[in-house]
Amino acid sequence: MENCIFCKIAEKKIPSTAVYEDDELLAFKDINPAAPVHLLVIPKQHFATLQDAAGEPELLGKMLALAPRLAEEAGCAVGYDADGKPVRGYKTLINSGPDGGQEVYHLHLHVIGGAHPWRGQR
Ligand code: DGP
Repeated sequence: MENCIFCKIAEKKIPSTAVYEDDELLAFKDINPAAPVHLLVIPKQHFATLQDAAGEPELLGKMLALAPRLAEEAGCAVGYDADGKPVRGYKTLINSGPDGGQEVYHLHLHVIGGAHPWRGQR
């Protein structure tokens, strides 16, 4: 897709700090991190919003399933202390459309962890 910044990142026309890549997906560090860990998972194929990818449940599943693996590698995966209480963790987020706060119109999943300023918030 012409003039799409994330298509250009997927095509390596714009540099990014990639942390994962396969035939369908790319994950890279957000340029403006909201927390110590802030990654974006994108499909290489262009979908402007989640709405446009509604017919792609397998692809969406792969994007979401990548988050725990990325979190593990980034050191913010959910674990359990000696009492079985959950520790660490991360937020997964897809902003969709103007009312959803979406700024870049190429579907992306945020994986945000390593801090918890939003704890207790939605
Ligand atoms: P959203 O509001 O969900 O559309 O978030 C877009 C995110 O994309 C935002 O956190 C900043 C990030 N971003 C925008 N442009 C670039 C870029 O050129 N490179 C990288 N790595 N991240 C970008």
